Amino acid sequence: MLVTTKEMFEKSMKEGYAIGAFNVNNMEIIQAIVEAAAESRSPVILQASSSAIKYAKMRYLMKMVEAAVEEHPEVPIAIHLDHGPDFETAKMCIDSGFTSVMIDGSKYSFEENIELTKKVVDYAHSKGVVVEAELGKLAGIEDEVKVEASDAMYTDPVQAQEFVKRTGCDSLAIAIGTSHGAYKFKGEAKLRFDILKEIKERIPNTPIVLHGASTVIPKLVEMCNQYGGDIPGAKGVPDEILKQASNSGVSKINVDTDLRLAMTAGIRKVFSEDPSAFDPRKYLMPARELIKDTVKHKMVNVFGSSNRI
Ligand code: TD3
Ligand code: ZN
Repeated sequence: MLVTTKEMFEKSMKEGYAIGAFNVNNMEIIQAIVEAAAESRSPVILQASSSAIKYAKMRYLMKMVEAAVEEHPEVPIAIHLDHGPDFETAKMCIDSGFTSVMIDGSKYSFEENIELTKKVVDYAHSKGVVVEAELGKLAGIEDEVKVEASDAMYTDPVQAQEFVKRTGCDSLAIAIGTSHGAYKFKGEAKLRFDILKEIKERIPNTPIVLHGASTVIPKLVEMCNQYGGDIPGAKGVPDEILKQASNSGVSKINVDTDLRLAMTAGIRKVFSEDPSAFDPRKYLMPARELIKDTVKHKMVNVFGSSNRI
């Protein structure tokens, strides 16, 4: 069933688990994610960035999501805009049938972020759509915006409380040490659980979102490298830390890099083992399977969202 994230998050907060939000760009990725959700009986969030929408095209994207919902009517599926850059993009997604949008005003000042977020919230709520906002800055690469690691700014819990009150946003993405992409940590992976705890104390009813939360699964990186890739020194958020986050009030965990790695590893393996392969189904099928296994692992063993429907 196509749903907003409202009931999903209410249940996840009550029962103490997180819901995976997986970035989608094409048919194989969508199929892999929803099949994993169906098999593990987990709710799921499909999310598309504005560049993904440009790539796949809105009509194709929405028809594929519609097909996924029809194929798996028992699975609660939300379709969400990831890192909405401006009001116009959020409006376009709301008008096209998205059930949730993110407005990412984290690059603006506190007051400008509030103003922009409020504008999106007003429009979205008038259409029955929910809004995720962001406060604080993630380190690393955020779609096209680059933030230097030294400029990483953790979310201020006091500001978070005021922000939610003044914007009426439905969920809040926070910065507690994660970053986008395959290179999240130089040394030990560490998240500021103390900040998360204080945020949860101040806004206990607001679902919290963790961006940049891929594990950068070592087995997938090794597989890419074993079959001709060159991705040295990649490092993400270990499963144990994500498990802790899922148990500590994080309701939505965003994953893109691990899916990219799975797809690439699967394709590379076929090409490397059979250089004569040129039927796209021959290399996309194993890639789709590997994405499905990756998503299932997260739902069942890390986020704790399996058997919740
Ligand atoms: O918003 N996203 C997905 C887009 C970022 C580009 O990878 C995330 O927060 C997921 O972050 P990641 O890189 O850890 O999967
Ligand atoms: Zn993100």
